[in-house]
Amino acid sequence: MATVMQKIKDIEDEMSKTQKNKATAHHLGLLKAKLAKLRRELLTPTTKGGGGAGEGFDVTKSGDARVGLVGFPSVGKSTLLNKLTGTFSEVASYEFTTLTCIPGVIGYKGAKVQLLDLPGIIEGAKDGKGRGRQVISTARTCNVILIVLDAIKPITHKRLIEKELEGFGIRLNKTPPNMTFRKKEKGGINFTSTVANTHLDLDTVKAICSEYRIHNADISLRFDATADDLIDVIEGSRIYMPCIYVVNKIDQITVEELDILDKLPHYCPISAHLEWNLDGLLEMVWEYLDLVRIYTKPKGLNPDYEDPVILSTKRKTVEDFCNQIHKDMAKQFKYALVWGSSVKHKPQRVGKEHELEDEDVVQIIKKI
Ligand SMILES: Nc1nc2c(ncn2[C@@H]2O[C@H](COP(=O)(O)OP(=O)(O)OP(=O)(O)O)[C@@H](O)[C@H]2O)c(=O)[nH]1
Ligand SMILES: [Mg+2]
Repeated sequence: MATVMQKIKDIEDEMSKTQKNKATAHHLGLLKAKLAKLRRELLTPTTKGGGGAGEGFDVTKSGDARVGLVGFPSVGKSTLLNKLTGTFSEVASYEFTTLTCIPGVIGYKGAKVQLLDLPGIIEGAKDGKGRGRQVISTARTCNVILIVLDAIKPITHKRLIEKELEGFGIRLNKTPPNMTFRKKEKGGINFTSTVANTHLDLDTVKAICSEYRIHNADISLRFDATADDLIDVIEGSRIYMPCIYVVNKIDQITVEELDILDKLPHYCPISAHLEWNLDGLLEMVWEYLDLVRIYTKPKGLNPDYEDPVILSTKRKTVEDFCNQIHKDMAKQFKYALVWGSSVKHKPQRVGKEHELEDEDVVQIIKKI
């Protein structure tokens, strides 16, 4: 392990010493690819023990979605968990109070959201320091990440945490790079783009590909991609995750400072201890989770508005709805009646492929 970490450090040193310009672009690209490969090596468990690198904490998934609290020690993660879920996680003024993962549940708009309090991470977690690897591996299983920051600590902390998460293949508030990458048998590296490229040129692309022993491939870009974007696509297994920057302890800062924080995208200022803006935070979490609530309507009865079926916006067909209720439901399915914004008529008869919208009411008609 030490040797991999040493190699990572050597490459990082070399990168920081290399001036960024056209002539060095392909060399830097190559170094970035080497770095990505080494980081992956760190994450993959080796046969030689190492305590199961890349394994997260063993917490059972429960509820409709999972949200993780990530941050440096003593920023107030446990305080926030306690206030939002009523679960007890020890709070103290010293660092590293929480040493394992503590789950709690938030009931919101009829959904059950699991909130995970994770131990504080330290810089260098991605390279195997502290429990960071376990923390970030667990973070990868979440639907939304809350990066908790301390309002009175330097804002550079934000960038440090982001770097740790990025080192583990987590991409925050980003969409997958819009490019196609197809390996071939022969024909060399073919690089085309529909937009002007300010970061990548053929030399850089070739250097990165050769690091992965790819000598024949068609690569076409539909946006101004960077070397990192290309590496992400080649490496695969990146996780694109919505993230909220929760700035805690705003009771310690001035109104002027708060005004600035309030305007930043993806930011949510709070005071966990004084319970300031926790409703605002919950609302934002709900928005970032991107869930839809579907109410069931048994035949001849009123819809059940208390206990909605929760679906993700990415999987919200009538079939997804059936699968959520019962594994045999889709087999017995004849058609569904839907009331709500996804249909024109009230009710409208639809098939399994129909996409539902938030707060639709659904009645399933089974085959007899
Ligand atoms: N002023 C102020 N202090 C807070 C607030 N929230 C938490 N604290 C204090 O910050 C300290 C650390 O809080 P914790 O909740 O234990 O922090 P943590 O992030 O869980 O820390 P670790 O488990 O060590 O990673 C405690 O002394 C809390 O009382 C807040 O909104 N304002
Ligand atoms: Mg804690």
